[in-house]
Amino acid sequence: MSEPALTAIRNDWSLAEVAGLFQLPLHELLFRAHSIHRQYFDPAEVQVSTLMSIKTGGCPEDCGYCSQSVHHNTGLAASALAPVEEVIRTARAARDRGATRFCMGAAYRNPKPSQIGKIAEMIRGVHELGMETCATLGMLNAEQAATLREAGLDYYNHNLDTSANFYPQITTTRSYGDRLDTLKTVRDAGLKVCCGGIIGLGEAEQDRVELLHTLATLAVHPDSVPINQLVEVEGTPIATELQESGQRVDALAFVRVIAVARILMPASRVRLSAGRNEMSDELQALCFFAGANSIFYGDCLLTTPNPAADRDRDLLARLGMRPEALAS
Ligand code: SAM
Ligand code: DTB
Ligand code: SF4
Repeated sequence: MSEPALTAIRNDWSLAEVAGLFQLPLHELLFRAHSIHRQYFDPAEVQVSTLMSIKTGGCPEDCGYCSQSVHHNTGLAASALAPVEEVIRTARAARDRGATRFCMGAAYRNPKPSQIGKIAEMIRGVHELGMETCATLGMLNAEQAATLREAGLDYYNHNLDTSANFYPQITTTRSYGDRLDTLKTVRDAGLKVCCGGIIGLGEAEQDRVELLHTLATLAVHPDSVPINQLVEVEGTPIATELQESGQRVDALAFVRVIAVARILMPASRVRLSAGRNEMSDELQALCFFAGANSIFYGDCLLTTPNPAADRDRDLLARLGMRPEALAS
């Protein structure tokens, strides 16, 4: 008997098709998403990435959700770019706990030439540990992307966060077009792309439709698609607005986003990213069923808490899931 054909990878999704997926009865949506998930991935396997904030706070951008913007009073202490040795030591510890990818995040609008040299050294060191490397440093030009690639960078994270229409209500110091330009620059430099968004910014369902539509109609799908649930940070304008309006993301609406992302981008890693600390084990299990197959692992995201590593190990064991092994 011949194997059933793989669901095709498409980059020509229409907005109406994406909206139609969101409208499906939940079980129909989950069934379709899980069926596609099994064609491309082992459903028991989850990829684990560890994050490190290599430069915290003091960011000139005004993203309304972010603890690290100079425009908001969140009480976060800004720090300088971390020493190379400290980054490599942290990556080694993450590898020894089972992480296969190390993601270095900096609160930059864009890195300066002197910073790129030092970050390239960090990347080289982490690459030599045998881990996959990822960085998220804001906007990049072609030369910077090439330097990082040469140092051993595998992935570049640069999120679109929400729809193009809603974006100006979230960030005013850069445009959606700026984000798309950097995504093209890093892809052209031969880097793998990690790009997703945040759910719970006060967006409408149509904004979720448009965000996923934009991601799924890029010339090449992002290799990793992080779906973050907003972490409400005291002192940020968006957290204040949500506290006043009482508006919160419905857990089942969040699962729908994961499922639609899985259907639209069958071969991409969909990461259940920020917000897991506020999620029940049952909601996370449903997200894995819907097609999430990557998590951040370790007690801290960039500036906010993540579930403790032993709690995640226990959860994966109870679900009969296992972390993806490092390729040798
Ligand atoms: N400054 C760089 C940039 O914006 O691209 C890199 C670091 S930035 C903190 C990385 C991503 O983290 C943002 O694009 C956003 O999607 C996510 N993020 C930041 N704060 C968050 C929050 N409070 N809740 C959920 N996701 C958040
Ligand atoms: C992504 O999509 N989420 C991560 C990573 N990429 C860089 C960041 C989440 C940050 C959550 C808020 C914080 O800890 O500051
Ligand atoms: Fe700066 Fe990134 Fe935070 Fe925006 S999300 S304020 S660019 S660190």
